[in-house]
Amino acid sequence: MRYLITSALPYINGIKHLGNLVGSMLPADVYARFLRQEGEEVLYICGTDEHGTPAEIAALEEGLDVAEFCTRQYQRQAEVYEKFGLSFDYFGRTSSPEQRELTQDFYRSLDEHGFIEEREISQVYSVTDERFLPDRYVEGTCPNCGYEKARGDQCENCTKMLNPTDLINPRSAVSGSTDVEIRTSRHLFLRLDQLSGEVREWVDAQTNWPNLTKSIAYKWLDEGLQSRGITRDLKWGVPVPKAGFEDKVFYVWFDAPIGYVSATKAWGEQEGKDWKSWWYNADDVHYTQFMAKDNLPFHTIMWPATILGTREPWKMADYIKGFNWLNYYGGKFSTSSKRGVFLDQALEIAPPDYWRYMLMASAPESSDSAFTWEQFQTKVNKELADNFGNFINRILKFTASRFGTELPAGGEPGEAEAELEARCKEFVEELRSHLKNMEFRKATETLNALWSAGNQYIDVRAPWTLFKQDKDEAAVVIRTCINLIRLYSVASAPFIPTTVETLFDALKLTEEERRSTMTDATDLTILKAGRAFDVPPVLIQKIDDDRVAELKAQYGGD
Ligand code: B3M
Ligand code: ZN
Repeated sequence: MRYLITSALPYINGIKHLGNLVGSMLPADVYARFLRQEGEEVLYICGTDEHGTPAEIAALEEGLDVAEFCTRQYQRQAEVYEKFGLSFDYFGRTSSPEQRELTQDFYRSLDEHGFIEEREISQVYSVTDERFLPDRYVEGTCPNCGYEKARGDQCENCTKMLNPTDLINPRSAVSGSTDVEIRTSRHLFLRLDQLSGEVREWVDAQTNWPNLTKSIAYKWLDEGLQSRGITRDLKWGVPVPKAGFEDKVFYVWFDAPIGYVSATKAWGEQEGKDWKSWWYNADDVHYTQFMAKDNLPFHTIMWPATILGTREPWKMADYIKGFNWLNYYGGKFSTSSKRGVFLDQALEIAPPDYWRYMLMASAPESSDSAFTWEQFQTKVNKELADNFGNFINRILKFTASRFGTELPAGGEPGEAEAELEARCKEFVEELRSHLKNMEFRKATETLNALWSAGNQYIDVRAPWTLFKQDKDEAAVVIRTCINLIRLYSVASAPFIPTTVETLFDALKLTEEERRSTMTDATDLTILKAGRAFDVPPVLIQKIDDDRVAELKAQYGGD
C-alpha cells in the first residue's frame, strides 16, 4: 500500500486561523509524518483554493488584479504553513494550468455520460457593480423579523433561510448600490439526482468511517439530492468549454476538489514522477482526506458524484477524517469578523511546536472543543515544559556537569530499567495504534504518559543522589535516561518536529538514527557509553500568568 493524504484546500482570501489549522492541515501533517517514519510511502498534497466571488471581491478591495492578489496570498499562506512545519509533498494552486485542463476534462466526461443539463435561472444582478451577485452578497431587510442587514441566503438575526428575492429593499453587499434587478442566465447543472443511488451505495460500503462523516453524508442523501449548478457568471475561474458559455466559469466548489488531482499532477511534473498512478486505477493506494465538518457534504456527496459520473476509475477516498469546530471563547473562530487567533499572529506569540502540540491535544474530534488561553498555558507548561522539556534539559545538564558530555560508562541495567523499557513499549504500541486510527487527542494523551514515565523513573532512581553513593549505578540511570530522550524525540517527532530536530542535533544522531521507528527506539540501550552529546538550550519556555492576561486582553477572551 501507498498512502495518499490530502487536507481541505484553504481558501485564498487571507491567512487562516487556528480553527482552520486544527481541522485539516495539522492532523494530516501529523499523520503523514507518522506514516513516513514507519517507512511507508506517503504523498501529502494540499494547495490553495483560489476561485470564486470572495477572491474577486477581496482583490477588488485591495485594488489588485485578482490573479495578482491570489499570487500574493498564495505566497503568504505557503510561507506560514512552512513555518508551522507542514510537510506537504506539494502545495499547489487551483489557478494552475493543470487545474484548468483537468476540470474541463471532468466536465466533458460528465457531459458525455448525460450527467449535465442546461437550465435558465434567475439571479440578482447589480447594475452598478456590473456583476451577478451570489446569494450571500445580496443584503436587505428580513421579511420575517425586520432585521435590516439580512443576507440573501439567511437572516443571521432570526436564522431563517432566505432567497435573495425574499429580501425587502435588496442591495448589493459589494457596493451598497440598490440598483439591482433580477436577470436570467443559462447555467449548467450536475445531475446529482441521477447519481444519488450510486453515491449512497458507495457511502454504504464505507463501514469504517467515523460517525461524524457518515451521519453528514446520510443527512444529505436522505433529504434527497437535486441537480446542482456548476457554472457561474464570473470572470475568475476555469472557463466552461461550451459554446454560449464563453463568459462563464465553473463554480468554485466544482473545481476545488479537482485541485487535489491537479496539484498531484503539478507535483509529478515538477519532480519527474508518475502522478497518475496515485489517482487513476490506483488500487494499491490508500487515500485519506482531512477536513472540518462544513466541508464534509462536498467530499462525501458532490465530489464522489462528480467522480462516479465520469465513469472513469479515479481514486475515491478510503477514509474521511472530519473535525468538529474549535471554538474561541464560546463563539466560532471567524475570518470575516476577525475573531480568534490567526496563524501569523500565533507565530508571534509562541513557537510553532507549542501550537501543534496544544492543538492536537485539544482537537475537536468527538465534539466541538474550546480554545482558551488558560488551556494553551496548561498544555504548554504542564505537559510540554514539565513532562517533556524539563526532563531532557535537567538530565543532559546534570550529566554534562558530573560526567562530561559523553554517555558515562559503568554498571549494568537492572530490574528498574527492564520495567521502564516494558512500559515504554506498551506506550509506544498504544501511540502507534492511536496514530494509525487518527485519534489525535488520545495520541497526545499517550505521548504525555510516555513523557511521564521518565519523570517517574528518576523520582525512584534519583541519579543526583546515586551519583554520590554509586557512580556506576548513576551511570546506568543516565544512559537509560539519554536513550529515553532519544525515544521521546522519535515518538514526538510527528507532533513537534522542529523541537525534535534540535534534540536530534543535541544527541548527535546520524541520519539513519534519525529515521528510526518508534518501535526500534524503545530499546533503551542503543546509545552506548562514550557517545557524545550537546546540552541543548531550554527546549520549552513556560508561559506565565501575566502573559496569559496580556493575551486575553489583546485578543479578547472571557
Ligand atoms: N476551500 C474550504 C473553505 O474555504 C474550501 C475547501 C476546499 S477542499 C476541496 O472553507
Ligand atoms: Zn430575520
